[in-house]
Amino acid sequence: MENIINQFQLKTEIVNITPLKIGHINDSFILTGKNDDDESYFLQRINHNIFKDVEGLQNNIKIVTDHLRKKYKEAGVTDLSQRVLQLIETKDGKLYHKDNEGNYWRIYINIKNTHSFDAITPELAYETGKAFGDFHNMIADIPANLLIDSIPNFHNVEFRVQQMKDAANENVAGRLQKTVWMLDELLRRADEMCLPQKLMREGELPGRINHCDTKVNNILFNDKDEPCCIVDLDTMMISTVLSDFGDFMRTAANTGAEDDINLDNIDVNLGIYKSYTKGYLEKATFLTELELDNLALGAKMLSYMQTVRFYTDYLNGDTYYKIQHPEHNWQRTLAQFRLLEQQEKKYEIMQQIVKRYSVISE
Ligand code: GN1
Ligand code: MG
Repeated sequence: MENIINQFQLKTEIVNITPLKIGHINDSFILTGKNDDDESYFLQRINHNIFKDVEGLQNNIKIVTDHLRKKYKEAGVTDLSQRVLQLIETKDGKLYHKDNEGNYWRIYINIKNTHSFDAITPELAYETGKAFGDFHNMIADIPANLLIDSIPNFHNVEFRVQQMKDAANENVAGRLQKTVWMLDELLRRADEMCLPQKLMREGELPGRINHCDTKVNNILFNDKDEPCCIVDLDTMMISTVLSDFGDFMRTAANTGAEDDINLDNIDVNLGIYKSYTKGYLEKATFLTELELDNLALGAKMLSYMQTVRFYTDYLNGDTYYKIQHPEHNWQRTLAQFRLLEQQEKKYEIMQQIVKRYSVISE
């Protein structure tokens, strides 16, 4: 590990390396020096089985973070180091280091005095909605052709359904038979859930740069509990606005956990849903009528897609997500599916809430 850290241009002599238990994909560590006020760092081993073009991925992050810094500067914001992630280059000027075993590493400056939440209050959801609305405004003018798709078809529901069908046909882990009811439930909903993808393909729903992983814990709050920085920029790419709206609701407006073992804990938290929608729509005033009409569907769609993805990984024998026990992907599948069912029950209210706070830009 020391050899890896030595490749980067760090200001601090590192004395502690602490592994973090976050994320399902990459491995993360905090690097600290002797003194509390030393600059500290966030080291990640990038999962290159999933992010196959690490160079392209890192370039994306550089483009997005440089763009955000420029925008904030123009707006007169001074605490830039709290607002935008800063990559550290290697001593030979690269945005990542590839070690002798073929692992890829990157380092960000650690943003101190911040924290994230797995569960938030309606007040914080309102502020977070505004923060994501601002974020979407700020990234809207990044020339989309500069970014690569760090994971092709990442939020393409049609593609995800096809992957599930393939996994079911191959049934490599022999798990289909006992779970086939789930496959039926998911296939039954496929047409409705693939509709936005079709609308984008046909040019009806605009493709916009999205974060594509707007989990509630991907936003950092400062010590006054104000949202300050959106992190985990691995999947910034073109999608429909449903992606980011929906993924936030999937994670924040759920009374249970993503993998809750007790399905009765899981329901839609309408207070959070409402506050976030209000905040987001106050800022994201660029949305078209069709996007607004489909926003509530986005919440269902992201729960659906996550159910499909967890289930596909379960059928494939757990090759994608990190798991803590052999049935973890099945537990996640059940929990996400329950959330989807609850969203289906509350769908009308969810649509009404979007309507209530909508400002149509066309
Ligand atoms: C993965 O690694 P993490 O937790 O940031 C996944 C997301 C899923 C999420 C489910 C690259 O994100 O798409 O929504 O797990 N990231 C990738 O919690 O697949
Ligand atoms: Mg992520």
